[in-house]
Amino acid sequence: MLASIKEVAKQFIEKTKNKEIQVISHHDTDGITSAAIMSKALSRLNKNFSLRIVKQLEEEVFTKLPQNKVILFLDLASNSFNYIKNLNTEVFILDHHEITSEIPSNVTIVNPHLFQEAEEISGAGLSYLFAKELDSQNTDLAYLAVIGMVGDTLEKNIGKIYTSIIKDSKVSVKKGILMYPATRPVNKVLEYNSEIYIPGVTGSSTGVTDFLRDLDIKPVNGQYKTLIELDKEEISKLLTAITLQRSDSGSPEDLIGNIYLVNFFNKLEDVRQISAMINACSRSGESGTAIAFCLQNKKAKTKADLIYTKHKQSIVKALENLPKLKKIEKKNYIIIHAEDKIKDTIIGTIASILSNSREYEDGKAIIAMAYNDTKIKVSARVVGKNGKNIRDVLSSVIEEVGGEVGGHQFAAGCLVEKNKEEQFINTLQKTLEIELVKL
Ligand SMILES: [Mn+2]
Repeated sequence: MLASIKEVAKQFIEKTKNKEIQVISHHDTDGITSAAIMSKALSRLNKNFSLRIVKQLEEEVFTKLPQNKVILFLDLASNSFNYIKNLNTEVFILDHHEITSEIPSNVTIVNPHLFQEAEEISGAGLSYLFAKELDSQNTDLAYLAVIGMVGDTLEKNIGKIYTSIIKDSKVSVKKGILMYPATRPVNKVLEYNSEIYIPGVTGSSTGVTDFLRDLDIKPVNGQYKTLIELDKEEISKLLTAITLQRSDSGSPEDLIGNIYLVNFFNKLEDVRQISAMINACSRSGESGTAIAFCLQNKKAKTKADLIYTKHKQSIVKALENLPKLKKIEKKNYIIIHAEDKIKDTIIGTIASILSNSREYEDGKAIIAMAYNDTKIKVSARVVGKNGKNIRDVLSSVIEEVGGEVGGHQFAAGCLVEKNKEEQFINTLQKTLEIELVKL
């Protein structure tokens, strides 16, 4: 695959000699870091380019494409060949999504799926390897490839290629508890983290203080240690206490993994934290800020900090509001209707947090609903990622009620008209109960 990247980079340089470039990338962390790497690399080559960040490749994106530019897609486009084949332009793609149809003749693509036994490389990883071929100076962008990898949660299967990217990046790797940021005091992490939800602790500063006091983890000079400063004994006490909150039989080892630490804006930062900040910016419509933040622009950092703080606050507030919300709970499912008490933009995050919490049994379906302007946004998750196919459940309800469905087996969502609220809930309950009988 590395040889292919080299060859594609050579072709790219040739084809873009006297032509402008249009870069199109995805709006998640991996896509934003890909775009940041490419922006820097193309600027260094004095190339004329423009950049667009999209949520997904819809037909509208293609109808607006300029005819005379070379197009470079990052972290997307492998399943959009039906549109791309009709373009009258040269197209380059660096992507890791599955290829679903024949590669058109106007496309030059690098995709790990085209190589047997190739390891999974994120969009940012591919962009980095490509940028490194353009100019070895771009080695200083390797940290962005690591952020993209963590953003796409590919860090559990790191192969040869990513090992060498991590080496280039000077990111250090440490084993620890998978809550972030590991560089902040443990009380703050327990209060604000959305990875491991502990009832009565997450979202409550007094809950956190009690919890840590019971474990005999005390502040020194008013300041708690950071997660990476905790000693072995403290980590093991903390792990045991968290595990006790789980209703399943999962082992504490599941909560342990690699923590990636990078020097970012001259400070040691947790890569998961940076990834979450990029995501929060991009999803709130500030992809430009997200890219500038990736490239360590100071103004962008101030803005990104603000956006992220707001985002975190609304999540904590939403978690606090949970007990007050309308709920229908049965053995194998819970429907939570937040109405307008939780914003529709974070209802999916809340559903994910709940499905990761130890409050519910494996296989239980969590369906969270919230109003947006005109519709009801529905986010569904399955605890422990096993059991029923929640997308199928939503699809069959929507078939009856009307609306749009997206997602996959264990995480799906749909949009429903407000005036169909009652019908939706009734049909959903019926469908979930039939599922119960089937099981
Ligand atoms: Mn990706």
